[in-house]
Amino acid sequence: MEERGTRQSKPVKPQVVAWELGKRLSDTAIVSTDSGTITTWWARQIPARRGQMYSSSGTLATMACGLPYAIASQVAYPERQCVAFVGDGGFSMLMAEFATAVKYQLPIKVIVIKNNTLGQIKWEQMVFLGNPEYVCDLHPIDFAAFAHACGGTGFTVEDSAECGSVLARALATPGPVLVQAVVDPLEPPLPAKATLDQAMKLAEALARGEPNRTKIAWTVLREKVRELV
Ligand SMILES: Cc1ncc(C[n+]2csc(CCOP(=O)(O)OP(=O)(O)O)c2C)c(N)n1
Repeated sequence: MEERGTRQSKPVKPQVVAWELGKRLSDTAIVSTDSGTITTWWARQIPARRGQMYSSSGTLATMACGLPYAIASQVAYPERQCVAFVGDGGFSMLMAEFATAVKYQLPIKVIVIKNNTLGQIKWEQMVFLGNPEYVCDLHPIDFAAFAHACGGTGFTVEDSAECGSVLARALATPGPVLVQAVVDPLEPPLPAKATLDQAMKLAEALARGEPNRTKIAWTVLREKVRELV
């Protein structure tokens, strides 16, 4: 987990953002997330500590809950640090509620993992169905500018080396704050142990013309080799 959370690659790996955030959370932080590959990065790469609270979708699959959960946490616990760690697909479904946080001066911190895609669906299409990805791309939104337009503060992370310092600044900024972290859209949420069926489906998807097949093949191969050595 640490190795995946400390890679200095460009574009930034989503795990690095979760790892750097985890190091800087307060001992009583309340951290909510959405459904998607975002849930994988949140669950694996933020080391939870006793005294903190973590919440994901109550039914384990609904998108967009991260932001309203953070708002609710901040109302319930005004003194605690309330953070939403969300995907750009989920966040964009309910992003107007960021203005609610500004209106009521709720100092929530929102970390948007911006991969410009519905990541979970893209990987499901390949690994569960054996199909190349199909219409998963999102129209890119400048979420930092949006936060500013709402009356909050917006930051952007585009470089692994500056990720920690930007997050530290964001967490220390009063009022509602949003950090958009521009990340690698092709980082696979690899299961701890892939089944043969999953591997075969992925190979099938690549063979059937997945547009990013070369990069995906190399990424998965590199991960597997790293596990072996
Ligand atoms: C309300 C709702 N609509 C659709 C889905 C199906 N779904 C699950 S994850 C996902 C994509 C999430 O995308 P994003 O928030 O960008 O996160 P990523 O997977 O890229 O990390 C979708 C469409 C769902 N779970 N809930």
